[in-house]
Parts: sequence; structure tokens; C-alpha cells
Amino acid sequence: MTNRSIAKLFEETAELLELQGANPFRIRAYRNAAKSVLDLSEALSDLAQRSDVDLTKISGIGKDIAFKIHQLLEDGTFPLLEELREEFPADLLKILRLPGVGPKKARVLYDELSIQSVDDLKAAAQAGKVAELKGFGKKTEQSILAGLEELAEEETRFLISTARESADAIVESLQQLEEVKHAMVAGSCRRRKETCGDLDVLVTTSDPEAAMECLATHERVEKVLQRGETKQRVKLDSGIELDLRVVPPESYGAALQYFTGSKEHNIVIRRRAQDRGYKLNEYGLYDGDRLVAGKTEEEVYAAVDLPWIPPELRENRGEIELAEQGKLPELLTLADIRGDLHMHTTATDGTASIREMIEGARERGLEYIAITDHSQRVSMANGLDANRLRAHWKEIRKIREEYSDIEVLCGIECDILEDATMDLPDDVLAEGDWVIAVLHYGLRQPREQIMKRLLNAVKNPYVSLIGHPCGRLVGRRSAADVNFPELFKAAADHGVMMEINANPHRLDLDDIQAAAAKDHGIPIVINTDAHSPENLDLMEFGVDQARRAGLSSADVANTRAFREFRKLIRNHD
Ligand code: DGT
Ligand code: CA
Ligand code: CA
Repeated sequence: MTNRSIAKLFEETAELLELQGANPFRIRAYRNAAKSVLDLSEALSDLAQRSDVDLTKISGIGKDIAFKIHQLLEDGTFPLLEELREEFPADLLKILRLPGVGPKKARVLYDELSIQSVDDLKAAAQAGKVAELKGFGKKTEQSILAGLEELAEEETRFLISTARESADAIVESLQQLEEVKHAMVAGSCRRRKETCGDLDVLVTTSDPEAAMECLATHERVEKVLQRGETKQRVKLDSGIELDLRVVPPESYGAALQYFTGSKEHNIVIRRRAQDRGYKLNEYGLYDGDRLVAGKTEEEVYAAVDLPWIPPELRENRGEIELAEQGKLPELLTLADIRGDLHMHTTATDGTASIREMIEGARERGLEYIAITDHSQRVSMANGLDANRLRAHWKEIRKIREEYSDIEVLCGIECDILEDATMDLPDDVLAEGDWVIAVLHYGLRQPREQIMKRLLNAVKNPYVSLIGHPCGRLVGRRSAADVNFPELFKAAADHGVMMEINANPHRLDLDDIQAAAAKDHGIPIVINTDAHSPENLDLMEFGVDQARRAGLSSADVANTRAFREFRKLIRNHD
């Protein structure tokens, strides 16, 4: 049991106690315990076994909590938690986490409307019964309905960053087993889709039982859902479920091809096999009973007269035709990236200084960066007005003198205001090296106004890039109503570039939009939007999205040497 799962159970206990109306001190004790456990650098499962360690010496952990930690490590639960779980329907926990609800209101819903499940709540809200409750109202009812919609989305799909981290942890452990030859993630995670429904992991080994047992007892596994001889489904501590399949070595390529998908891509590949008189399934490509191909993916594709197709392209969006004509793009790789043109410092909402960001970028081998803090409208993030921005740029100019091996641009992430004007006057923008224009507020405005804002920004002679153009947050906030063909046409006319924001919560432009931007001849800039040096590592998620869009190094502006990139900056000198 990991510290994370233990903390989760203490948090659940606190929430259930709150529903019960328990003593606030008691509730706080479990909340504090959850927080202390999360802050520990060592695993509780190790600490609890050591005779020289007294758990009650850890801040936030008293005698009672320490005892419950031992129970948790032993049984995976403790009696109080089980009693509380019996007292309330499980969905009530989800309900109290909805925006604008909380434990008090959840309790009212339970008592007054006998709400037992998320579905009950949805029906009641749709029937207008929630708004009639004391302390609720029409607005709360609307936000409950919106929250329920997002919940459904969140529950079924996980961000690629979560999926990757979870998959890597499992695959790494499997690879360490001596008998395991291959262990690899397939499915949407291998295709680097922005969200994954579940994880699909394949293993070839001489000892299937060892691999199955390794997964079943893995510290990241919360629950084994199904277990057979060569198949297992588990739930991981991140909440994502994982399918493991053990396959014979001679089927590895066929299985990898099959379970990588997408389903739509596979349907076409299977049809090509049938057209050639073969049968293709997850065990191999067969001519009658004879196995013709299956050991590698290359073999399988070759048997249907195609070159190997990169997983990121396997969506049946034209990749098979390109492969057939020998026109598959040579996809961009992380190593091609030379610059990162969107990042923050402590001047606004970043956590690191100018110098720390520059050092972080140098350590990662970047040749050029732009420091792009927020403009004044983003007051929540301490956005910069003209005076502060000028002082910030002055400091950047001074500091960058110290570095001869990296170019540092004085930039700004400038808001495009709701009325379509820029958040800072042109004469200020003109003094910088690099201007990104973005929408942050008023994302729900009608299409016409959204387009007026974007087009005004594109026409501004100092704007070089539109940052996170659609403003969505994956699984949390839908995109603004952007007319992309119109935006791309204007951007191409004015020499404005488009961003793929690499943050896994954004990935904006998305894969389809980025491919369309490329078709308009618009250079794409992939940026991390880092708020710390560590965030600079998010670049790979942007590169993966660009690969899904079919982009080559030549389509991406920040793969160029700085002197070439510079020519793409508007207002460059
Ligand atoms: P997800 O998990 O929803 O993000 O998406 P995938 O693509 O990982 O889908 P999943 O986990 O249902 O299945 C993994 C792969 O297995 C899928 O991409 C293709 C293959 N597969 C699953 N079911 C079928 C099927 O009925 N026919 C074919 N041809 N392939 C399938
Ligand atoms: Ca999957
Ligand atoms: Ca699956």
C-alpha cells in the first residue's frame, strides 16, 4: 500500500465523518493525517516495519492514527472506515465533491430527497427539485448539473500524463523480471492520445505466472479486478484500470499491433489481410493454419504491403493511404526541439526566478527560450502592467548577458481582452522581443466576439504567436467557439504562428487542429508554458501531440536554429 492510497483513505474518512456531522476536531485529525502522509518522503509500509521508528513522532500522526496505519497496512482498511462506508451510499462522496455542494448540502440532498446515487441527483436536478431546497436555488442546480457532466467525463478518461506515469511504473517492474522478454504498453497510451480510458500492457515471458504475480502484488495496484492464467485486469492507485496480457513470443508483434489499435485503424488493416487471403488476429497473420507473420509489427505491416506505421498516426485518418503511397511523414522527435518560447517566473505566477528558468533550460539543452510572464488582466497571477513589465525586461536583459550559450527573449503572454483590445498598449509590446497573445477570460463569448478578439490579435503587428488558441482544459473546460479555418487563414496571411501548448491539461492546439494549421502553412511552436524548471520536461507531451498531427521537424518553428527562428518573429530587428 502506497502513501498515496493511505492518504486517500484518511481523506475519505474525514469526508464521511463530515457527512455524519461529527466533531470538527476529529474530522481535522484525519485531514491532517492525510496531509502528513502525503508529505512523507519515505514509504509508510517501510517505516511501519522498522523497530527504530515511532510513527507517532511524525507530525499530524497521533496514537490513534498510527494504530490505524498499522491496520491499513495489514487489512487495507480499518473498522471505523468500514462502518462509515456502510452508513452512506458510495456516490455521496462524489456528490459532496461537486462544485458548490460540500458535506452540508450533500447531507441535505440525502435527507430531503433521499439521493442515493449520482443518477438520482441528476434526475432530481433535471426535474428542478434541487433548486427548491432551502439554501440551493437555480444557480446551484445548474452548477450541479455541469459538475455531474464533468464528473462523468473525468471518471471514464485519464490525462495522458497520468496514464504514462502509471503505465511506466508497471512496465518497468515487469521488465525487471528475469523471465520477461518484452513488456510494453499498447492501446491509446502508446498512441499518445490526450486521454486514455484504460491501459493495455503486453508481456512475453517464459514464466507467465511470475508476470501475473508481479502485477497482482505491485505496490501501485489497488485492486485485482479479474485474474486468469494469461490475462489480468487491475485498478491502479491513480484510479486508472490496466489490462495485462501475456502472449507467446512468436505473437508479440501481432498482439502489439492488435492491442495498440485504434480499432478503426485495425479494421482497415484486417481487411487488407483478408483481401490478400490471410486471417489476422492478435496471435498472428495466418495463411490457413500456417503462421505467416506475428513476431514483429514490421512483419505484420509488410504482409499487408505497408511500411510500419508510427502508433501516433494509427487513427484511420489517412495514414494508411499515405503509407501505401510511401508518403508517411518523418515525425518530429523530442531531440529536434531547440527552443521553448512560453514560460513564467516569480514575476507573475511561476515558482522560479529568471536565472533558475534559464539554468533549467540550459540543463535541458535548449538553445533559446522566451520568458513570457502574464499581463495585468490576470490579476490572480499578479500580471504585469507596463511599468512592471519594463522593469522585468530590463532585468532579463541584464541577466542574459551572463549566458553566452543560450538566447533569452524578453517576452510577454498578453491577454486579448473581452472587448478585443490587447491588455497592453502597442508601444509597450513593441519594446519586447516576443509577444504571445492569448484568451483567458470570456471564453464563453459568442463565436463572433471570440473571432473578433483572435483576429485583432493576429492583425497586431507585434504579435508573433497565438498561445493555447482554443482555451480548453482537457476533461475540465471546453474550448472557446473558435472558427479555426478563419483563424488559420488570417494567421497565414499575417505571418502569425500557432502554439501547441504542451501542458497535458491543455494540449492546445489539439492534434486535428494542428494538422489543419500545418495545411495552411502556419509554423507551429511547441511550448511548455512552464511555471517551474521541472515543467520544462512537459515538452514531450507537446511533441507527442504534434506527432499525432503528423508534423515533421520542418513544420515546427522551434526546431530551427535561433538565427532561423528569429526570422519568423514579427517586428524582429
Ligand atoms: P481507450 O482505452 O478508450 O483510451 O482506447 P484504446 O484504443 O486503448 O481501446 P481499448 O483499451 O478498448 O482496446 C485496446 C486496443 O485493442 C484497441 O485500440 C484496439 C484493440 N481492440 C479492442 N477491441 C477491439 C475490437 O473489437 N476489434 C479490433 N479490431 N480491435 C479491438
Ligand atoms: Ca486502453
Ligand atoms: Ca483495454
